Amino acid sequence: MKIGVTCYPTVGGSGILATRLGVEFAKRGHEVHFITYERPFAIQGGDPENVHVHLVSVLEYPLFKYPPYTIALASEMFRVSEQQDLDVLHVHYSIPHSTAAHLARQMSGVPYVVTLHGSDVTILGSDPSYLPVNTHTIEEADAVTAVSRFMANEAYSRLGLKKKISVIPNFVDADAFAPIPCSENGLRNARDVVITHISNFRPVKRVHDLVYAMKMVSRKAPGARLMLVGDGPDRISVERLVKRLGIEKHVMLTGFRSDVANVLNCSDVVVLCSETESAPLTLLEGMSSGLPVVATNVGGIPEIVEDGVNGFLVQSKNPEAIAERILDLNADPKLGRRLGEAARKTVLERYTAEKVVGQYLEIYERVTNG
Ligand code: GMT
Repeated sequence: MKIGVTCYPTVGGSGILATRLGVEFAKRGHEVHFITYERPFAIQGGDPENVHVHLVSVLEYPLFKYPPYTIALASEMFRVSEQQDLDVLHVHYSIPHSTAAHLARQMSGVPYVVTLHGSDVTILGSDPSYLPVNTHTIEEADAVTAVSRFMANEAYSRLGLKKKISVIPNFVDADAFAPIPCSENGLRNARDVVITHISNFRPVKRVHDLVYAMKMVSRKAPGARLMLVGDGPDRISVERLVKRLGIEKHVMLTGFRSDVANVLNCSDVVVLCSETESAPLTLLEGMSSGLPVVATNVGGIPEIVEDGVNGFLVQSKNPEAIAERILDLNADPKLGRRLGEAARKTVLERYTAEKVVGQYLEIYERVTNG
């Protein structure tokens, strides 16, 4: 099959997921054409076999306060559809991709599939500035998928969608993220628990809550370490809070790391304290690495984490609750190992490429034959 894929190439989990998915299709012999404004981050090193990248160019003009990216994208989708004889276009994150795909289908006849990921529904998609067109072009798609049941329900209630939405979960490379002994001496020798948080430091991630929790943890577990991996709008204020609370020696802000699997192998627990989240990849990566997770009971998280079985769910905006669970794990390493083993099992049963990729291919088969 010849598949066109559009996503945000360099920011956010939706782009990472879309790129991983494209690479998995290519491994299975399909031809994949990414249509994006930059080379997707996960294939910076070059095109794997069967993968091609088509960059969208947007002509600037003094008259334009807002360059019309959607037209440029639709034009490139149309061009690639015709030149490569695509069977299907798959767009990740509906704004503005479903609108561009709708235009491209009108011109080329190529069906399109939309995957809903997060704020394209919960924040932006329901804003009046986007709602009518975004909802219309999702409703008109040949198939719609969402990365969690939560996301599908949000689309029905916030966008008023009527169309059937297939829930297909996100996935992780369970070989790349596997339980392997730590190779970083500094961390391996930590006397207490090593906690890792990975995010884009957007306000929705509420990283400050974790810093407050860490202050409480450090009082009872003076050898505990928190690794804050990633970067984004809240990074500077998080760094200031760490200093204000006087916990610099407990918290390391690492910035972006290309060796996330290695960081996880040197950790004891992954923490995510977002106020909403549809299907976070960082939890899947931690769980796949055999780690217990402490995560807020919001959005699609309870579809992945079962409290007390493969991790802990805590109330959002509650640093005390986060600290309490981290301290439980610190006090009882056996508990951490039991939850971590169950977490790995959850991933192997439900969130690997083998379990997920075929579900998308079935949808492509359906829309191309129908
Ligand atoms: O919707 C967003 O805020 C951004 C989006 C992205 O592109 O990273 O994140 C969403 O999609 C990811 C991939 O499916 C999910 O892992 C994230 O949970 C989801 N973010 C939110 O729901 C806040």
